[in-house]
Amino acid sequence: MTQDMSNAPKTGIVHLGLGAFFRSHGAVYIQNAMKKDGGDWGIIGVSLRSPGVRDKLREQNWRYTAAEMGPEGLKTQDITVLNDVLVAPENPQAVLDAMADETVKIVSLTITEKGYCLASSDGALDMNHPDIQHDIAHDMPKSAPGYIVRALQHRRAAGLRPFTVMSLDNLPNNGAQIKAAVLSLASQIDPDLAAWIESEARFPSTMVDRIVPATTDALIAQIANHTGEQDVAPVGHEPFSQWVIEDQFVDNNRPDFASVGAQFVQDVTAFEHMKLRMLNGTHSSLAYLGAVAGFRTVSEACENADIVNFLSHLWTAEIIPTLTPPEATDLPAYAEALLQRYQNPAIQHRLEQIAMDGSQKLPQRLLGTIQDNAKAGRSFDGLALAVAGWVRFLEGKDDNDNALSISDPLQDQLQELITTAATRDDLVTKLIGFKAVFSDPPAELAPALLAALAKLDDKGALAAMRETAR
Ligand code: CS2
Repeated sequence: MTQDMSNAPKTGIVHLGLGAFFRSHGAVYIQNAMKKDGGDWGIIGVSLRSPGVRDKLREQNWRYTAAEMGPEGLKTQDITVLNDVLVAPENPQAVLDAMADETVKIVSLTITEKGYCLASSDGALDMNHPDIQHDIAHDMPKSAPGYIVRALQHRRAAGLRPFTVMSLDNLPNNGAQIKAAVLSLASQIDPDLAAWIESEARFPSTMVDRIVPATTDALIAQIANHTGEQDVAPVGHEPFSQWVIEDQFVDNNRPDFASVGAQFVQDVTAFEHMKLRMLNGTHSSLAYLGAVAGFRTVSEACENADIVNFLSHLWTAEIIPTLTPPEATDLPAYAEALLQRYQNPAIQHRLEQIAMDGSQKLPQRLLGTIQDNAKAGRSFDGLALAVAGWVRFLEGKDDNDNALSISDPLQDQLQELITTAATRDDLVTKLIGFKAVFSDPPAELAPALLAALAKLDDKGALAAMRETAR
């Protein structure tokens, strides 16, 4: 594939964390918006860790195929909106230069939960994080908040306006969280800079949604077969997509996202809660309990009637009662649509992929919902079973004694907790005292978790789900 770059739109956006999700979601909206309304919103993608995606995309002039995978087959779109891809550890200066360029109006982020370098789920920047300590002491940053602060410092010194920082990660109040992280770091470096950022920059919160499994060799072959062209870095995604954005951008500079299906709102909170608890909460529940029960993918697990009943129980009895529906949204209908999305046979979404980084995901996906139920005096046996599923998952073996692969930034500490616990009782006490995950556990959590673990130990995950949903 080749691309004539002479007419390419100028870069207006730098995106940090160029994974399959952004390439299937934000990049598609941005391309569609430019097709409709023009504008210079070309994207420079930045990989914060490894060169893999850059190397592959470079071979095809930053162009790639996005394949919508529905029950009726594949529909592909050529995505040509990337102007360049940088690998931050190879050349941090090039990343800062790109972010400090006058034409850039937005820096967007999909850096995953751990990329925010927060001390715990209640949102303060982790000043002991090695990358944050490094970024306080050096001009050339390592962390995403560090890149944002240093790039804004350059813009301020050059007399430029700041860019808008737009988080697209699955965190509640994602805009407020990255703002707090950036301001804390900036105030360590230069309090005047922090004050300028606070008054001039903007950090809209957003809710993003599209199911995007990791690209595998099988997916690459399937897409090549469909298009007749060899693309070494395509992405495959479900047909559904949603994007709700708080309309707060520096100088109102942004593509017309609303003309291509995104929704601008004053306050995104209700949408975020709905999505994080109903989708991501059940995704994580499925990931742990489904994997421990011996399933491999979401669609495979969601063919099982016990699992479907368990999900319905979670939605109806334990999640929906905690939510305020966003405007014009019917939550039971939303739940039904989620189940259909999970059952999409064209998407091979591995449970182990969703299980990754559980310590960073549990608070906003499951623990807040548990907290709200406890406050209202409602039981939360299903959610407690999901948390117990996480513990069983961390023990590394499914119910058939097959190994499970664990990937979590706090893995060593969690494993230490698990292996040194004398009894289940002891384990539950130690876990609930682990503040990085359980910042404010209700008193009802320990007995519920203990009962759920006993159920998993005695009966296995599938029977435990069946019984809990009864
Ligand atoms: C998933 C999400 O991997 C995960 O943790 O729950 O990536 C999920 O597929 C997306 O948030 C859907 O919008």
